[in-house]
Amino acid sequence: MTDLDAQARAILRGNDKGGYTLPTHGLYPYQWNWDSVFAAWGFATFDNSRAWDELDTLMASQWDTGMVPHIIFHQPDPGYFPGPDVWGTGQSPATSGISQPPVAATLARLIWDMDPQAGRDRIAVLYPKFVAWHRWWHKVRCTHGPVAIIHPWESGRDNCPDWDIGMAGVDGTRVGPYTRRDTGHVNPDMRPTKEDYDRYITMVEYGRSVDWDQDRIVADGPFLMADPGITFILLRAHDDLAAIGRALGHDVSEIEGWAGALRAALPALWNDKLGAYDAKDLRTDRFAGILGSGAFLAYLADAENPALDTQLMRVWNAVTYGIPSADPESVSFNPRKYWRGPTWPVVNALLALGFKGSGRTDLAERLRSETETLIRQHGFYEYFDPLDATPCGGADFSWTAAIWLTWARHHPDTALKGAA
Ligand code: 9WN
Repeated sequence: MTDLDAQARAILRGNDKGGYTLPTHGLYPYQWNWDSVFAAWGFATFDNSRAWDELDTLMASQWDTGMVPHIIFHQPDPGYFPGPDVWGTGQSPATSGISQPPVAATLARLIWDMDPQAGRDRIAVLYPKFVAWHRWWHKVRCTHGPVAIIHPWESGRDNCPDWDIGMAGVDGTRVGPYTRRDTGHVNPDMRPTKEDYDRYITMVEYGRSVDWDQDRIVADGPFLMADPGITFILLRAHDDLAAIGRALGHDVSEIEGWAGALRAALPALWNDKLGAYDAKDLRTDRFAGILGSGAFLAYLADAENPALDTQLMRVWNAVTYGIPSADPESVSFNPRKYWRGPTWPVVNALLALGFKGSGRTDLAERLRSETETLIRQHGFYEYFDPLDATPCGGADFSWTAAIWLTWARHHPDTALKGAA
């Protein structure tokens, strides 16, 4: 074990609150949905049982509707805004009222692969919960074909330029007074603007005003956009969930049906003018006209094509480290501002899984090596400037540590099964 391996383990242990893992202390003091799943993948490299505990804790907060919330507020913490009172979902423990990218089935399958015997009973318990969550995505969020999100935070790629067109339709001027906490933890220049935040909170206030009635929010809420990122993540996850179900001896025809319907909806996300998959404002039926990392997640779902290959190489070759979250040649590109340009190790890991799955092992290796360089040079930061490697956001980040242990470190002889 190298020093960095030991540091990565120590970060996961240090952020472990007993059954769930914080993304990082200070900035994010609760359990976040997709962060937690990545943390589980990291734990699986040295404590398989703890990995399953993480997934159990996450799924224990599943709503009766099947939705798995994006934040679980296990213990009060004044360091984060908007906290449980602002969301007002009435859940116990308190949760937010939106979901986050469903990477759970995909990574649970990898974790199971890492110790099939120990994992069988654990995944058998989780399986029906994953099925209920996927059914929720299908019934509640896929009514327009591709996956629709009701808040940019649902995408996990909070303030990427994809959402600008939908955000412009949200009136944030009547939001009640509030105090942000994020800008007290990290450089405010790297975080979303005040205008963005006014709109984010307006959307939360709307959700609370309709008691988080998801059908009503989809029908009438202030923001509804089709997200290529979650669409591809869910499509891949449907396939992984079906594979898990088959291995456990279940009938998976319902899951196969969801996957078939979602795949059939992909052409609706293809913007010919852009030459790529694109986000779409479902209130106006207009494309965002923005190329971002969500489109490249197509590789994860076996939905790439030669035009996308060309775009990928153009965007990737315009930077030095990792795949940027937004197109470096677009006017909205900003290499250090949250999801408007920086590279995220965790997204790189998903993209590399996709490259590997489609036989592009050279691309998977290039991405791994660039991500490894970032972490070796600067440590386990939340994200990085793809032009000069400047570390950004929170330090000692759980998902970056997890990605190091599972994928980014160069350990060919101990490479994990299934990992890129
Ligand atoms: C809002 C925890 C989360 C990640 C998201 C990332 C950021 C929250 C925020 O942090 O979002 O959910 O307050 O900015 O965008 O992907 O899960 O790491």
